[in-house]
Amino acid sequence: MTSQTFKNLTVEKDEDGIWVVTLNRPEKRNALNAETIEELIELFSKAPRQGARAIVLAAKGDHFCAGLDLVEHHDEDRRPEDFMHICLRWHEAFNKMEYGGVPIIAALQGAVVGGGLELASSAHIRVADQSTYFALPEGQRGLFTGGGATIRVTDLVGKSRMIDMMLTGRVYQGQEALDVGLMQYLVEGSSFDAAMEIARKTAANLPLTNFAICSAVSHMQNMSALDAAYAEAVVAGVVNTQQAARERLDAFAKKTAARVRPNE
Ligand code: 1HE
Repeated sequence: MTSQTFKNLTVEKDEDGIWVVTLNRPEKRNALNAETIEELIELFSKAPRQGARAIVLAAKGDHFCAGLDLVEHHDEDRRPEDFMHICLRWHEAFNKMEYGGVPIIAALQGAVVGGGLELASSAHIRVADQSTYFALPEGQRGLFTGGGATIRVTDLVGKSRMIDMMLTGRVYQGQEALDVGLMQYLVEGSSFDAAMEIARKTAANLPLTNFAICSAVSHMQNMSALDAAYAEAVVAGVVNTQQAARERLDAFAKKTAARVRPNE
């Protein structure tokens, strides 16, 4: 186990390539200041080339993330172009996550709001516990989402729900949040433990396969159906003929590989 400490994040890496990245500013409810975004960019730019097989994105304290650091934003009194550049850095960080090719599993608790939801929606899998709640309070603050919510949260919940969340500040939690697609897992116990289990499961896949899953699907969403079908064929050409897959195919052919069965 090795660890790396940024000012606002901690990173722990085990020998299996499972990384735990923890937002570490609980006294400010893990609000995202400009410095944290730079740290996320640095971390997620390098992770795919540093042997990360799966990453759990967690947060210290009772709340996952309170979104944009509103106090910093207030104190900086930014000009439009300053905040545009801030948003572009958020996009840089979140695109590195979504398109980086390493599975990212977000372990959520408490508030996942505003930019915190934008961060969580850049992960590939979201796991919530019973305390988790989601909202976009920007509307009530006189603001607008700037970290990709119009794209990623809309993808998750659909346009009408997204607009409702933005207009009314509606809070989703529990089964309802699961039903509308804000997360894929709702657990009784610790979202962190469940996320670790999922991370280990995904890390058992071949890295090239995970790379394709955690980058190609997102890229293909941005393409026409015709181009996406072409890109899918090219990606499958590379992934499905990788040498490392031979062993798994061999095992299937020899009937030693696990079969796909319904849940008990
Ligand atoms: C913060 C922030 C923040 C807390 N920026 N400092 N996001 C929001 O509108 C959410 C705003 N935050 C909250 O509603 C609440 O803080 C929570 C529900 C998340 C947590 O409540 P609670 O009672 O546990 O904490 P608190 O007493 O409100 O805050 C504790 C400290 O965290 C306090 O600092 P302190 O120095 O006075 O102790 C708060 O100021 C600080 N804090 N949230 C800065 N967000 C790219 S565009 C994205 C647009 C957005 O994300 S808009 C932000 C939406």
